[in-house]
Amino acid sequence: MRIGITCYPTYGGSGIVATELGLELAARGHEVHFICYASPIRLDPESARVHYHEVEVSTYPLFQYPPYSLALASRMAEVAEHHRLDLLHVHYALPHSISALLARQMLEPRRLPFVTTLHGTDITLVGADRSYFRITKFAIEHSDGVTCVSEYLRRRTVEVFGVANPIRVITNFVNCELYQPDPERRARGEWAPRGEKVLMHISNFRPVKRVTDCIRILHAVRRHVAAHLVMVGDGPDYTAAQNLACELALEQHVTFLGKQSRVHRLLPLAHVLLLPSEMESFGLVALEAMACGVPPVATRVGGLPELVTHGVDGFLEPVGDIEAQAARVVELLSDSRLYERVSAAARLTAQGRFCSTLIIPQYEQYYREVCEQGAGCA
Ligand code: GMT
Repeated sequence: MRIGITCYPTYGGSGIVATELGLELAARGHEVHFICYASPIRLDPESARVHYHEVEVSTYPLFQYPPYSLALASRMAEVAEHHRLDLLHVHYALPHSISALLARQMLEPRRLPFVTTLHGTDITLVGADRSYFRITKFAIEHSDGVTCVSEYLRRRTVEVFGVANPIRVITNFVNCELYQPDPERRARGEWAPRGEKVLMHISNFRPVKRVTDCIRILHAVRRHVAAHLVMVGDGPDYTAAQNLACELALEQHVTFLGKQSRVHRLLPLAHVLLLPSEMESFGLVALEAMACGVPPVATRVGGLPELVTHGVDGFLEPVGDIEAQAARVVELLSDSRLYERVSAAARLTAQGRFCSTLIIPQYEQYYREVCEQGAGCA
């Protein structure tokens, strides 16, 4: 198939899923066209079947807000026509679905169906905002196909928007070949030369991630176990996290790495992943960690219980309960038999339920179904 993909190309779960989906589809023989305002962060277009089309948004003195959605719609129509795309797949409802809807109309009577994948904050935060509510509902109702990354998000979407069209749950996935445990590199102690255990957090440091909780958890853990925290990513709460590390005299014990694109090289160096989020519709980074045999200590929110089975392949505790989360980290790090059991189970969960080899065919099947509705794809 020839598939157009649009996503937010910056640091964020939806862009990462979209990019890796495109790369996996190309590896399976499809022709993939990314249509975005910048090249997606993890896009490494080694394959001749992966193309990138930039959306240029011109400014004009009259435009206080440059009309990105319109420039995107125009580019989508142009690429679809020129490369004879079979369908568009947009990630994150706004504004991508609305642009796809316009592109579909612009190309009529030629058929260009589009699939919208809902990732989380496009529904839980943005979509529920009064100014975006009606247009998000409209976008969902007028998509040719809608997928959600967890059963939780599917339920929330129906509850919040009262939409009646069917929504397919297709979870996040991980490439289990690329994301692997690496006990030898970890034993070399790159981050912890004095043999400390390594805790890691990876996110876009938005308030929903509660990054300062990671610093507080480290503080509590260090009362019992020598540990070092590696913070990967950047975003609005970066400075707050740095300041708190200073206030708690933890500067020596926290490394801030900033944005990194090759997280499959970093995760295997950790012993535990911290994910103290207020909300996660799925929790992609927890899955990536699990594939590397790194147990997550996370919060019992959103779609995380669909991924992590408490006490089996990771731990889930209430949001904001620093002591409970820290206690789970200490438990894991001070009982090697428990650690080995949970770490092995984490890898097994990733391999057995969420490997890209299992999930990508679900997207392919869904594309075929969407194309077969109506008059078929172009
Ligand atoms: O919050 C983020 O990290 C970004 C956000 C997005 O939409 O870009 O991530 C969401 O999508 C990911 C991929 O499907 C999910 O794994 C994350 O759980 C979800 N984040 C939230 O729900 C807060």
